Amino acid sequence: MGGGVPRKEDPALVTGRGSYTDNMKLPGMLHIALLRSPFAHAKITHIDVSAAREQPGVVAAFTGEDLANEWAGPIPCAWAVSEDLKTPDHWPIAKDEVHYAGDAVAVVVASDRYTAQDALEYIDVDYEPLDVVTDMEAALKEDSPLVHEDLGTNTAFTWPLAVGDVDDAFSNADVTVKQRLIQQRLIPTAIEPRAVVAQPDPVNDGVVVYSSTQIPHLVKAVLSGIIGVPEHKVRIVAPDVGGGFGSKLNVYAEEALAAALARKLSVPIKFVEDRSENYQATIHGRDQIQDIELAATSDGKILGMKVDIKADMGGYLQLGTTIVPLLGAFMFPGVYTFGAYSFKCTGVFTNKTPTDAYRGAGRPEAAFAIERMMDLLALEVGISPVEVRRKNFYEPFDEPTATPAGIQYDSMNIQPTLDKAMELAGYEDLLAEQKRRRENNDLVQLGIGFSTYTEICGLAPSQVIAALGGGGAGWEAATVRFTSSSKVEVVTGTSPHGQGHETSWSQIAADALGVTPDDVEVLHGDTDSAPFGRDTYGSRSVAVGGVAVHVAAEKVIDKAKKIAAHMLEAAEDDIEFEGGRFSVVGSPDQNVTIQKVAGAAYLAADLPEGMEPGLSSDHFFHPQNFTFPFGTHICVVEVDMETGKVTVPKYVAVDDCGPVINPVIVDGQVHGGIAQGLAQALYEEAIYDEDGMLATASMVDYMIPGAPELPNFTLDRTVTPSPSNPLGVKGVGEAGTIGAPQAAINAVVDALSHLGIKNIDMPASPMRVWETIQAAQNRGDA
Ligand code: MCN
Repeated sequence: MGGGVPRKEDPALVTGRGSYTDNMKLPGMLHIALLRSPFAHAKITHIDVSAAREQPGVVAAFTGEDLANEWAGPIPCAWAVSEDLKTPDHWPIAKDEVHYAGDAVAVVVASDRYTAQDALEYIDVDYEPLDVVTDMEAALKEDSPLVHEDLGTNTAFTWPLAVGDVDDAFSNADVTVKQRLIQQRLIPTAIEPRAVVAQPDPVNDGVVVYSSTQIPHLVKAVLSGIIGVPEHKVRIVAPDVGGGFGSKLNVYAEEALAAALARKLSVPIKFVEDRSENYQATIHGRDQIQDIELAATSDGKILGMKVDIKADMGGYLQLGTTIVPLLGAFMFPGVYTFGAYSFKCTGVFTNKTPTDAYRGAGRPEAAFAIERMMDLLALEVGISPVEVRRKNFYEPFDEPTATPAGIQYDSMNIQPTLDKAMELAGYEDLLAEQKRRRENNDLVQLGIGFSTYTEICGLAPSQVIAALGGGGAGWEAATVRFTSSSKVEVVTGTSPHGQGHETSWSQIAADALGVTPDDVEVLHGDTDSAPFGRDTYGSRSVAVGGVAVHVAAEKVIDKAKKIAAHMLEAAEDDIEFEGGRFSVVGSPDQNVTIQKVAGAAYLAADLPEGMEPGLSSDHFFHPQNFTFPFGTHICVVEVDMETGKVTVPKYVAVDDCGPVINPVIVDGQVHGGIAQGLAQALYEEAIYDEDGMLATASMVDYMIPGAPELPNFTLDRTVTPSPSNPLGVKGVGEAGTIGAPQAAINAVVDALSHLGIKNIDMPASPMRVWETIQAAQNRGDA
């Protein structure tokens, strides 16, 4: 552990030998395509699929009504976050009303994808358009059109939290700062869109579903409830998965359709979404209006914080739609300690694609808010962004410590990350260069933005999940076993979709067992070979799943030690284990390798009395707290004052995710994360028109940054172990995305601050920056 072992999975993936769901070709397989509503809100007054059924190559076509009896239950939301939660009916195909543009109204089954897609043209649908609401604040007004008439309201839920005396903090404050911040809607864009192949299993009266999913185990349980097939007759396989970023942490209509139709028609069924469908009908992320207030002393010490957010649910609730904004509820105070905090979230239905987890899921929103507010507070009290942060940081701690939001951070030492980042960025030189450009009134101004962040990951203690209304648990399972030929198999309940678990888990097992990572095979992503798991999201895999592997390996060693003692004819207490070898304390020549012990365990000819053969252990690791990685990101931007174009010449990130299993993987995770954070800050935004049409429904309209837009990232780390698990590890898969957006926006605002500009919404596109500069100049601030 700690070594930069090259990723085992890469040779196959980068030479076209990966095995993705869409690569699957099964005998007799048919393909489905879905007709999607062109209206954001409408009644289906008439629908006729008979002409589509007549097309050559078409095998069947169904409406929502035709399939109504196939479902044992609706597509569920797993988080009943409040008693007042309103849950709209959500079926795989809409029956009489559509609630967002992209809602499916019919499905065609045909010999190939193109035939199925073409036949959609022959479906006759009459819609009666209904009033549409896309804006959250409009949706909350008394006279707003209702997204779901039967719910009688567009408020999905309200969720308050209050710790300490917030009113007192605000009445005793020397200064208060208040700002509305907008978290624009984002569209997760995994390289591989969603794909599913369902194969009927007539022998067991079940179904095998191959899906490009992050969560095979959750899909198994949830799908069983939708299609009415007992869980033990449902097998889910996640083959290689080309990215997910949270968007594949869901159970989708298309998975249910493929499974139900495969059973109904007794043939394998494949669905692969195209990119436009991906943009319209896979979940979206973020979309919050945040009203934030800080109360502080005149020298910049925070006394209290008020957070009031509105979170857009879209037209339905998906698996985790309701919990995403609440994952942020506990994180708005960030790396600062103060006395009073209040939070309120209102979940709002609108006629848009449902939202759900997108890399960071609730925590980028929180980190952005507090870090923007810290810069505004610095401005208000006339101190530097660095000083205001230092003033409010926690002292270092390595035991759970209470936070303003009433939870316990596991361990933190934030100051050194800031010091290191400032040194790497060359802060003093940057300040001098900024001054020079301002004095010269340069065309290109320089901005320096800070983000000192923490986040909550390693989901999750099951008690917390239950308290938040979650329908699951937060353990993770692993099996570690020697084979009879003394190689090692690790079975894990997490399934990677780009995070390199095969490599990291091999390192964890190899380290514990004293073998090499090449001796270890990691089995994952198939509910038959890995029956227990809670899957991959919330940067939980290493801190829960990796730890499960470690503990299972320790159990293997415990058993092997007994056998070794027997083989070496010594007392178990006199045996020590190091580097894959058991030896007698004080007589190092009396030793035996763990491989030899494994051989003896399976040969079973001479085992200690009463011991069962074999060398294999299971472990369910059940964390008692989350892990809280933290760090400092510094973003340097150049802003062209004539065009508003922002470029990022330098980006420094010093993250702390505890001891690192694989530094190459961690760097890769941070790189990808920062890229997505900068994408939110500067480029990406899902835009709907007032009729609820997604105007950014293709990659032509939705700006995803690539290598030309991104700088080389300068990365470093500090190491503060977590007391939440025996490896001390904290997650890192979302850290970059959580740390980055506010560093970039703080930098853009800093570059323009001499014009009196205090805030700019994301994305800071050239147009938005240019307009902001123009407005400031017209106001005469400049
Ligand atoms: N790691 C490590 N040492 C640490 C922490 C992590 O070596 N102290 C390694 C782990 O061993 C693992 C990787 O870093 O190989 C990520 O671990 P972890 O932080 O536990 O995150 P998860 O594996 O649970 O991944 C989930 C996280 C999330 S929530 C999203 S969204 C995300 C992400 O990871 N989506 C990704 N990273 C992604 N990377 C790719 N390529 N594609 C996605 O869709």
